[in-house]
Amino acid sequence: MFEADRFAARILQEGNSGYAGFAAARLLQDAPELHERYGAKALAGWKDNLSHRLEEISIALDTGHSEFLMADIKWERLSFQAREFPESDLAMGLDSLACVLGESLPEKAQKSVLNLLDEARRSFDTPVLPTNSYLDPAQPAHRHAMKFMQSALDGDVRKAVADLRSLATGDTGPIGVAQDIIVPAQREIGRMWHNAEATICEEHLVTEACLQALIAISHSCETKPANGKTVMLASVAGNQHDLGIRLLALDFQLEGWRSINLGTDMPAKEMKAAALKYQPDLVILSAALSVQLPALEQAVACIKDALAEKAFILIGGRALSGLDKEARLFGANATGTSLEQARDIGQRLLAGMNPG
Ligand code: B12
Repeated sequence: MFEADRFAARILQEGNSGYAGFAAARLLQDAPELHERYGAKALAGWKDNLSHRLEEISIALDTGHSEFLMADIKWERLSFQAREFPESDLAMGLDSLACVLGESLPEKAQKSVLNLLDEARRSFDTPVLPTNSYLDPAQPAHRHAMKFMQSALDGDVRKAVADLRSLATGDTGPIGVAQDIIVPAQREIGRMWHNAEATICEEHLVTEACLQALIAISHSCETKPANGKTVMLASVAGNQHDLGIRLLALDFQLEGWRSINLGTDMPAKEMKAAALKYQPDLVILSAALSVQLPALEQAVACIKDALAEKAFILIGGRALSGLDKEARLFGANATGTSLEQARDIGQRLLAGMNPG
């Protein structure tokens, strides 16, 4: 963690498009071979890439955390490796940003921005290696995950789902199937796509099968009697990841909660209307990437606007790892990153305790 610089964060946010455009143009001027490597869309593609990077830098400066920025750079380096593009192109992109920002930012904002870019640039000195498979054939649950993926890739999604449904109604149980088989299968196909070991079509097929399996399980397993409580869940605006909230929604449903899952990419204003309609006791908001943190903050504000202190607001997801000690972040009541944390809060609410 470092000292946040909200002034610099704001300037980068406001000037994002211009700075990214200038930096992309400079990059292509300094390295004309990139035109050939990335084709007709080289300028637009690099402008997008650098604009995304600036957004992350701005969030890092706003929160005082650079872990997400560094993790994302690592992720891109691995993607470039897998697709046989030189990682040095990414490093040159950062150099162009540093030049443009060094020339155009007001002096007061320069130091923290350039320090962060320097840290990012130095991260290229450490080599990155592709992640190995998440699935270990020695583990029975992982063998089920492999079979499930294979059936989906063979085009037999009904078999893939039926196999898991029978495990869910048997000893493994619905949450066991979801956590120990579906989640690893989803992570594995994501990893394979990232490492160019699976095509986009293959990734989509397995992702779809994972979602179908979760839905099938939620309809075929018995739930506890209704406990009179409502939980409302959503992935905030910009967040397309929804397996996490589906899993949490299922867990609460099985415990007898009325579970309202608003799904992905949910605008804060729409959430406010839903909060007024469903009057939840607990609201769970999920963000996967650091660039979604402003949307998360906005969502908390809208829910509080609708319900004041009536609902307990729990925020979490991957974007919050590292920030989960900051309990009242963005005005929420608690922060968490695991199913167990959410479950624990739900149980305390049911018992009439204040889980905050
Ligand atoms: C599948 C997947 C996708 C799918 C999502 C499909 C879907 N319907 O969900 C698609 C293809 C759409 C996708 C897109 C992208 N993805 Co993606 N994706 C993944 C992958 C492989 C699995 C995610 C998943 O489902 N995990 C399983 C669920 C259950 O875990 P979870 O979401 O973390 O949720 C758990 C906890 O966090 C918790 N939780 C979640 N929310 C909340 C909330 C509260 C309150 C609490 C208490 C707990 C909680 O509950 C769950 C319990 O286990 C991960 C890699 C991985 N290993 O996880 C990358 C990953 C999340 N994606 C990543 C990236 C970079 C992207 C893209 C930017 C890629 C791109 N260049 O297009 C886009 C961004 C999309 C967007 N705007 O949101 C990165 C994020 C890196 C980072 N910076 O942090 C990851 C980590 C990949 C990686 N190894 O780097 N992705």
